[in-house]
Amino acid sequence: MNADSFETVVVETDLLILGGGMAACGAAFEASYWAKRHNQRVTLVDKASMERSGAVAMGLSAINLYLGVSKGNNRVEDYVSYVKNDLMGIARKDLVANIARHVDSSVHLFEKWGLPIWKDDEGNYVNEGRWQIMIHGESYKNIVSEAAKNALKELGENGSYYERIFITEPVMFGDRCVGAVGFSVRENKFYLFKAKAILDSMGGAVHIFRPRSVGEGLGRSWYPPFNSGASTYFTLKAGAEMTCQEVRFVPVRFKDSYGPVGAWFLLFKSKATNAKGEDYMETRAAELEKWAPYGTAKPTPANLRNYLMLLELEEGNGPIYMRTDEAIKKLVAEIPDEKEARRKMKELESEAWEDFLDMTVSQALNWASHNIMPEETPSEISACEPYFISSHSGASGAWVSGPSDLAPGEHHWGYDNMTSAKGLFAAGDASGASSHKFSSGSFTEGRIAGKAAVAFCMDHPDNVEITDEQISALKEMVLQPLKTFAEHSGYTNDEDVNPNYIKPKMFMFRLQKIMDEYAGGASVGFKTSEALLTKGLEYLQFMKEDAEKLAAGDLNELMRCWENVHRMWQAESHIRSVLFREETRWPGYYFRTDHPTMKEDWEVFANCRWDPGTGEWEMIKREIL
Ligand code: SFD
Ligand code: AMP
Repeated sequence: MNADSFETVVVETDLLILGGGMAACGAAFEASYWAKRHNQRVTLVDKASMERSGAVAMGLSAINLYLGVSKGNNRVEDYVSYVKNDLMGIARKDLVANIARHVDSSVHLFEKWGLPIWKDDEGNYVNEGRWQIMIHGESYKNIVSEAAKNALKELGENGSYYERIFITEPVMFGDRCVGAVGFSVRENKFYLFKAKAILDSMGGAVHIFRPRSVGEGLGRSWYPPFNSGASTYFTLKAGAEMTCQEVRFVPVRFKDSYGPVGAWFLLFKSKATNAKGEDYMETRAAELEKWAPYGTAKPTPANLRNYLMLLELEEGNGPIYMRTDEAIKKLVAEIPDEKEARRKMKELESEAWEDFLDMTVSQALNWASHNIMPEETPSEISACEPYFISSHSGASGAWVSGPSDLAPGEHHWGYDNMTSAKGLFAAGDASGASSHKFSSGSFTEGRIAGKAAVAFCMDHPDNVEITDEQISALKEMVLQPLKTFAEHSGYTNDEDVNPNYIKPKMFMFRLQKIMDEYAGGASVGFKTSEALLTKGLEYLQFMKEDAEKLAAGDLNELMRCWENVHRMWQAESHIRSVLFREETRWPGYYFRTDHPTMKEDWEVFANCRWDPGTGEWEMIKREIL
């Protein structure tokens, strides 16, 4: 493939939304409303097709953030303390509250657009847990993306969306972000998007750590394989400050097919036990006191639930089972009438299967192929490999400005959700320290950021000149892997093995090995130390040098090359932040064997910034206000 044959397409807009997931859809919907009133242009760019892109691609079975404030169910401050507790004290209260106070209206919009939400006999939403409501959500993403596209279409020629364009790099003018570059994954086209404000909402990252699914299972993971660290890379390269890069998420899931556990724990009130049938949340309750005050609060933080399970495995008490059979039997036993009990049994069976069919179809296939009937057979659960998803129970992302009425002092510097790089905003998995926003909260945060970004566009109407030299240099850099391949591939019989280059798949395997073995991956029980991290960082520097030799035989491989460069930067910011925080705060996510306890003086945000001028990293402690 000839890199010189690529056409350069320049798109000029006012607000550029990067990504087409939940946050991006929220941003497109809200920004279009304001853009229409103020004659601004809005453009959205997704690497995939918005109908099925991002984490909600397969659908979801629940909306995990809904307060139900109008029914008097919950208060915003209760949600804030729940989130802060779950993250062991590390959360931006202003950001969490801003999302929580607006999220209900987003959920009501989803329902208006056609999302079926479970209702009880009185017409109320059916809660899974205190904050979670049940949905028939197989088509959740189709419904939400259709609304976002319709909103953009309402803008006429001022609204547009581009699909199957992979964004690689920010375009900077001094300290201001003024655009992004990328390429089509279907045609030989290089894209430059020029904008006044840019919203980074390209999701989180997976396949940075070696996955448990290898060999024939390669590519299967809990987190969608197509989100590969673009958000973090983009904000880092723009010189923006990042936060909580050490806070990875290790979900517990049904083993090997990654089916969700929330409905089992919360809706069906199931227990998880070791192989002997012991409920480790009860038998190991004393362990939680070591992690007080968070460990002793209710509900027990997600990472500590993991940790107690990991202790069981360390002592050889696995496999760990979700006792689906006992849970269903108990729910049915509560019903005295026999006929009604039989009906209830059928209903529970159907709900159990739907939970997987709505969002993780492969888990239903796994059950079927292993002759598992949830009402009769318990199922294995296991801790996944680590992911970066700040919208769930992780926290890594850009450090963003909070709302003027809630953000204390230095947490507010102008526009809601603007990063420390001028004109660059972040939402969803791209923004940090505001965990537990989930699908509804990410959409809501996108709305907040989209509205603020339109205001930024209106306050900064000046046009920034991007020179032809700058465009050529960016194009050359983005397409270099194609050139490298074309130049050297004739040297060997097998084009995947060549002394002059490295293919992206091998590059990814190398990265995953380093992260798994040195940064506390699944195969070492999530344990690491200063010595291991330092060694891992040294190996990552070699990888950075080798990244210049990445080679791509076609457009798909070009995308794979850049996905892995993005992953490498996410990996580096993670290792540096885990190294910086000299304590163990989330033992079920990672454990620092050289600093095995939680320390009071580390009850702070661990932030970092890569300086585009010097190429140096700066580590910053920021107070929790
Ligand atoms: O329970 C580029 N989540 C759940 N949330 C819920 O509310 N209920 C559930 O039931 C949930 N479950 C769940 C969840 C997540 C996952 C992975 C699973 C199960 C398996 C969380 C939400 O899904 C999550 O909070 C939001 O989706 C986050 O929104 P956002 O917008 O931050 O990320 P996205 O939706 O994944 O979208 C990312 C977009 O970026 C695009 N993209 N575009 C251009 N160039 C690039 N280089 C790009 N890289 C990525 C993607 O294509 C996508 O459009 S439960 O089991 O936990
Ligand atoms: P999951 O399926 O694990 O993603 O969980 C969905 C929702 O339920 C999230 O809001 C979780 O925080 C919550 N959750 C899952 N398991 C538990 C549990 N054992 N106790 C409290 N909350 C839980």
